Amino acid sequence: MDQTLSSKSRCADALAPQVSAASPQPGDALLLVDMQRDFLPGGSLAVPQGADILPHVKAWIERFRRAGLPIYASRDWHPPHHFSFHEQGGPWPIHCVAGTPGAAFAKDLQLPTATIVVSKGQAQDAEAYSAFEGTELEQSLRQQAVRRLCVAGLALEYCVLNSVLDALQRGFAVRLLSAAVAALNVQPGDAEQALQKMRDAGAQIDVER
Ligand code: VGL
Ligand code: ZN
Repeated sequence: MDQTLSSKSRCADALAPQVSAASPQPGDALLLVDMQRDFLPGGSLAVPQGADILPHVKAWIERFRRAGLPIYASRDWHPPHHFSFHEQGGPWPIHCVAGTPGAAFAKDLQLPTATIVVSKGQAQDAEAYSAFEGTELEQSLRQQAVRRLCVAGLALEYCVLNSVLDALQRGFAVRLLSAAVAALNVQPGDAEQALQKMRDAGAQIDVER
């Protein structure tokens, strides 16, 4: 028998952490990383489980929209012969060439019109896995008084990982929306390693997967 807690405080204790963890708070922004057709099944650099996260991503968009909190969507936006492509001796198939159908956001994501789009990877000879690299994301977050980024999207161990580490380094808190991310897993274990790096750097990782 637990004599120390009234049923009322026990109930509050049980509910409070869940509620505060689940719902977006003032100072939060949603960052959707590279939710583009080329990274989804049928695309040129498809994340195998990419389609599984779509309902979760949509639910988060709706929560942030209803709360009136900022939503950012980054996109990989490469020139036609970007140095990361196989044809140029790079590690990746041709993907997310600016203005092509594969670079478009996933169908029926239903991004609110107020979504702030962040294009990256536009320089011919530089990689930009992080949504902060060569963009005005940090400046925009500060303008909007954002303190914590809630991060979803693709791919977990490349653009999500690098965006999360950059956000932490710049002093933002980060919550990884685990059910709304998926990994390319070029090597088995890449996803777990990425999660560990984010945890070590101070990111909060949602327990649901
Ligand atoms: C990405 C590989 C190449 C990503 C972008 O969005 O994670 N991965 N370019
Ligand atoms: Zn790329």
